[in-house]
Amino acid sequence: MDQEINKYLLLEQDRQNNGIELIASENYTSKEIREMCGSILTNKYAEGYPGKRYYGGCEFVDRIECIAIERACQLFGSKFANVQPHSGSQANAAAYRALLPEGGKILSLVLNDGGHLTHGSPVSFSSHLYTFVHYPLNNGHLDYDEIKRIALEEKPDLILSGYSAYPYAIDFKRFKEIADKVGAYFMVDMAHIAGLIASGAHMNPVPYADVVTSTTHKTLRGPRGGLILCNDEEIAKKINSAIFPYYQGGPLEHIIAAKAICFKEAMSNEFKEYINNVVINTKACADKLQELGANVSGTDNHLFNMNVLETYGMTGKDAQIALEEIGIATNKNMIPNDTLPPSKASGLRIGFAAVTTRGCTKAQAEEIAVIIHQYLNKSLDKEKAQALVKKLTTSWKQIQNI
Ligand code: DSN
Repeated sequence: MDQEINKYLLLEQDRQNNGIELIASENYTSKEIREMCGSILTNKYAEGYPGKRYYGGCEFVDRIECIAIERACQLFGSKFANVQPHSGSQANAAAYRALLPEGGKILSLVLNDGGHLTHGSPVSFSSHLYTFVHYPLNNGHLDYDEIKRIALEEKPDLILSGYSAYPYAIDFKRFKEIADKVGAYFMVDMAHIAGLIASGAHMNPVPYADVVTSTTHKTLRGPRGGLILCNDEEIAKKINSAIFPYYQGGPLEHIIAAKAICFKEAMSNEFKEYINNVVINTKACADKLQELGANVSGTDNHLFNMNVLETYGMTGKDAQIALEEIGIATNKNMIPNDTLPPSKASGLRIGFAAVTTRGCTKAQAEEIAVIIHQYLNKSLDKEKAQALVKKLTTSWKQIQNI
């Protein structure tokens, strides 16, 4: 092992084991998935798709990619799947390209309100290639009547749903009705809630959307990567061409094999139970913080937002740094109508997908709420907070044994 690199690998392992990971987009993969990510499949070039590769020797990776595709379709009930996107951003880029001409108009939620960079942020390719208009939130919630009104006014080519920091359930059927009314495509980026959808804890967008994109490493608990689903053969062909050869080169067959394992794991009863516990823990922590007087959103899923500026008089950035001192990882996040820039932000986004994988219970989720609240309102000192964090993390599974 390269000692210079291994030193940091081991330090990172300690960081992951000794911390309370509340970043809503993170999770811990199974040993089987991690080993597949590090397998000899990384040696293989396989540009193209199963049966139509630009290289010889692809007979076994073809089988692996076909199994990954079949399992993705089975898990989410779609007809077609592309398992090659290296990330959610590439998946979104390919979906836009498959559905729209350059300059096409997309109606989405802005990043500040919980959308994603690729949903039209000025610093992302998306806003340079397409024209974005946005629907606002109403008191933190989607307002379908307002979305319909804006859609009728703006006549977008595509309506986009699915978010990075939206804590409530989404009605994809209503979105589809609005899209149909204005003759727009309907696309869902389900990256954050893919695990909830796989387990039946959230409405599935696949029956309603023209294209569904995802990552596989958030609540779905798989390897870091992307996924695209659809039910229309012509769109599926365009998506395939958009991924390869347009945006990407050789697929990561080691990651695709690990995605196949992830899809199988997500079909299990154990996974259903896990997602159920994620939702219970998230709500328990949010409710406890609210009971203690914090300004938090509600939650129907794996995350919630807390207005730390209003509650503790500190920016999201400072709250994130303070919690990191005691081993709690969160991320600063804009809140709807935030008056601070994204580099500071007024909120924190808190999620329970990762710690629930390690074995966090509902009572411990409430305990975490108390630690966060007391540390941020300065009624708990650093050493005591660190000791409480240590007690919790040592009671959980070591991440290398998951
Ligand atoms: N960066 C991811 C998140 O944290 O939500 C989205 O891609």
